[in-house]
Amino acid sequence: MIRSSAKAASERAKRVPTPRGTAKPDASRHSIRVTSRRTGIELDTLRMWERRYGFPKPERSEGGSRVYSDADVESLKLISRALELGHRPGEVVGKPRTELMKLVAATSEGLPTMSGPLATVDSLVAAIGRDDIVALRAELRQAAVVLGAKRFVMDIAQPIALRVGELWAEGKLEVRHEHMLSECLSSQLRVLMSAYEEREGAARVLLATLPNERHGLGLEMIEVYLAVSQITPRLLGVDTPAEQIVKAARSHAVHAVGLLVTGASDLKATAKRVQWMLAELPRRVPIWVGGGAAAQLELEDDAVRVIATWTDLDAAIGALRTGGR
Ligand code: B12
Repeated sequence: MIRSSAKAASERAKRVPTPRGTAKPDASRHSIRVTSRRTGIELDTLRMWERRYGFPKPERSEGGSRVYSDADVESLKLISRALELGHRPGEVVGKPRTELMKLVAATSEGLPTMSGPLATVDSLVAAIGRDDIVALRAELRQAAVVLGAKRFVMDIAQPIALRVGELWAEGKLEVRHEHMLSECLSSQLRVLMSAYEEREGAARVLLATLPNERHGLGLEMIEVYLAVSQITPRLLGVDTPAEQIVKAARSHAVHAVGLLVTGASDLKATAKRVQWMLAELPRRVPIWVGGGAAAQLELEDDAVRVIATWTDLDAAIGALRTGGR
């Protein structure tokens, strides 16, 4: 097909350069794959909505690929949540973000209607820096309602924990800020967990940390993520002796054991304990290791699975469902 030159020129003008060579990739522009992964909306659905509703209307890279903005991704997350709550695509695709937020908050049964812009990692950091615990709690609650449990964990809880960790390491926030965030996040995650009931027949995963590892917040995030993914989490908690974890794994007849390991752990001692657990656990019970230092343990055993990303966790969950490792 030959395009008219005016049309071709206007399309070229809309195209944005694709970062190449030494140019830094632009974190606020996303490919269709990334957009689909972040919003849970299938690639074909994104293309179909573009044709049918004129939204989202991504720019094009030099190579002609779709390039979505942060605003597109945020709106799509809200649309995805609205669909989960029972709205039809025709009612929600293409609606302004403020309207989508109101709609989602209003349809989330039993929860108070929220107003104001959706919390972001920046707005949460600002509330933490002001020691404004009231705003922090309110923003976390609103984000949980609007985004739903899984997106809350992926888009808010983990990123804000990591950011606050960085700001603390740079001396821009203090220990009390980190503690305040940990407590508020933990409370919000408890509320989200209370909505889940045990599923009969679902695979069970035991979650714990080994001695001297006190980072339990990550375990609570994983607990919610597993529950949403229809896996039954059994949260044992932090600072647990290896021998107790093994006993619990047997007594709860779990299908996997999940350990969280950060750089605050003694990695040599941890690697030894994991080796010991591998020998003691019933056969075919894999150990999933997540947390910032998981990869540094260098455990070469096919029963050990390092989980560094949400995609890794999805793959581990998938393997559990199909009876593999
Ligand atoms: C909150 C926090 C605390 C809180 C913990 C409260 C709580 N209830 O958990 C408190 C204040 C207690 C604390 C204490 C300390 N902390 Co601290 N803490 C953090 C912080 C900010 C967030 C951790 C978190 O919740 N992450 C959320 C998880 C979900 O994120 P993630 O690891 O990216 O998760 C991905 C995967 O790893 C995977 N995953 C994660 N966990 C799990 C678990 C399982 C089972 C599976 C399957 C997958 C999985 O899922 C995600 C998928 O994308 C981190 C910063 C950071 N970068 O992590 C520092 C951090 C871990 N802490 C650090 C330090 C130094 C300490 C202290 C030593 C400080 C001190 N001087 O006292 C103590 C150590 C305490 C101890 N003995 O354990 C350092 C570790 C440095 C290092 N060498 O790596 C960090 C990295 C901060 C920093 N920037 O320096 N901390």
